[in-house]
Amino acid sequence: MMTRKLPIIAVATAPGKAGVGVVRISGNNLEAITKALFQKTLKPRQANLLTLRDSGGQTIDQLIAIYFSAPASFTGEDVLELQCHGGPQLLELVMKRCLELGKDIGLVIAEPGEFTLRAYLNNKIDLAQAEAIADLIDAQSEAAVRGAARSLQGEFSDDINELIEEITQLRILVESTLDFPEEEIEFLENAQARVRLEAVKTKLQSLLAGAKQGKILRDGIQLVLAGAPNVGKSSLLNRLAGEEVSIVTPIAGTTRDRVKESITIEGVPMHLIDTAGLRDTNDVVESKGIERSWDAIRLADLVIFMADIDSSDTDSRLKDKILAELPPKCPVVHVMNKSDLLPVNTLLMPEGAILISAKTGDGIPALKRKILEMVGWSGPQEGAIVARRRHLDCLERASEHIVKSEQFAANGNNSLELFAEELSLAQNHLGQITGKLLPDDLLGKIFSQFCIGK
Ligand SMILES: Nc1nc2c(ncn2[C@@H]2O[C@H](COP(=O)(O)OP(=O)(O)OP(=O)(O)O)[C@@H](O)[C@H]2O)c(=O)[nH]1
Ligand SMILES: [Mg+2]
Repeated sequence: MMTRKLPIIAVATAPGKAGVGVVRISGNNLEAITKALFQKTLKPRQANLLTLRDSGGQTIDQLIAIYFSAPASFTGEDVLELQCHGGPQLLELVMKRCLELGKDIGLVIAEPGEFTLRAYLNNKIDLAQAEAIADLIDAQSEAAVRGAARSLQGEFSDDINELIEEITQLRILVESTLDFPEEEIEFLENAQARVRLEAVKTKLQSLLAGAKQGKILRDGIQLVLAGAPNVGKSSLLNRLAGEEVSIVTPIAGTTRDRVKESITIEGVPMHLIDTAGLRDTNDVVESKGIERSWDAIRLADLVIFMADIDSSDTDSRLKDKILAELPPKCPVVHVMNKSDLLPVNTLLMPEGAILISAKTGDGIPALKRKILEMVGWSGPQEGAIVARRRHLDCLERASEHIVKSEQFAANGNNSLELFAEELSLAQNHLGQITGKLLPDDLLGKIFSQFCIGK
């Protein structure tokens, strides 16, 4: 996939019926196939109302064709875009006709993400921007759309490139000092290396904080509702979802399977997972369900531990058991349910616990605020971007190398070489975000997650 130069074709619009369906072809020199399809060449960047016919001369569709000449196109190659009527069978026929006439030039069906990959390989966009295209299409909230659009415009990449440039300047200074040791320049003092390094560090920290928010915007939070049977987990799921998603009964052990529902809280996607109540049981089905509850807990981003107001010692033992299974850094919100049943002395509640009634909705706004606080969401922000795990990893690694470089800088001129080496490693990790210095297999992996036609 990575290196093939053949022209490619795909339906760029979603499967199913629609007003319009777009077929896109990209390749080097598409004039011949355009001529074969429409018996004429098209002026670039003009909408042409044309008739497409099959080999027997019968009309397939009347469509709008637009021709983009390389390099002024999305992929950087010649692109022919056909805006047809949006019927699945019709689009099949259009594809078939194009493939028939494109046989001579080796026209093949595109792999997932191949158009965007070409745009990337032809330097129309960098890797972070390419990822932003997929994230824009997958965005689950308005804030995620805006964040992805910003990344696509290059705002995230610009910040990364600025940081790389600042590190480059530092490296030039260090390395020139290394080249002329006889001058015995007090490098660190003269070049203000420490001040500059501090600035790099601060900037990196703020990028990392922004990327953490961006990852929440993109992927949302896996929020698991866990606790003993009958405490009201399913009732809370239904309350948060605003509909009866999960079965609620007074019988302990109602929920057997994981029930999932996605909602947004202040624009943050939350994937709620209701689980089977945790208890010892001889029921085969229920114990399978409970196993699944534990699996969900082990993969959670946040766990809501539910108890009801007259909770007992069993609850605190259960909570300890859950705490022992959580992934690292996974926060827990302790919720006391059924506040409508009897007056509660909130002073006697476990510290930090939130009192709610899933039945009446009391305390739900406070719970939502607590959830956002616990996942570290700092509210809608000017200039927020969306980010991926990959970006966070790169930023974290870069950050580690900057911290190490700082230690070497503190040693003065004796460890200048090591200092320079750490700077260069930090730079490599940052470069991977925008795609410079990225291993080929990783590139393939990233683009293969795109849909067909992108
Ligand atoms: N009064 C009152 N009853 C509630 C409240 N929340 C849930 N209940 C009741 O408690 C019972 C159990 O509720 P569920 O939501 O099924 O509890 P669960 O934790 O999902 O139970 P399992 O699925 O068996 O683990 C039902 O009869 C609910 O109507 C509440 O806030 N107040
Ligand atoms: Mg339930």
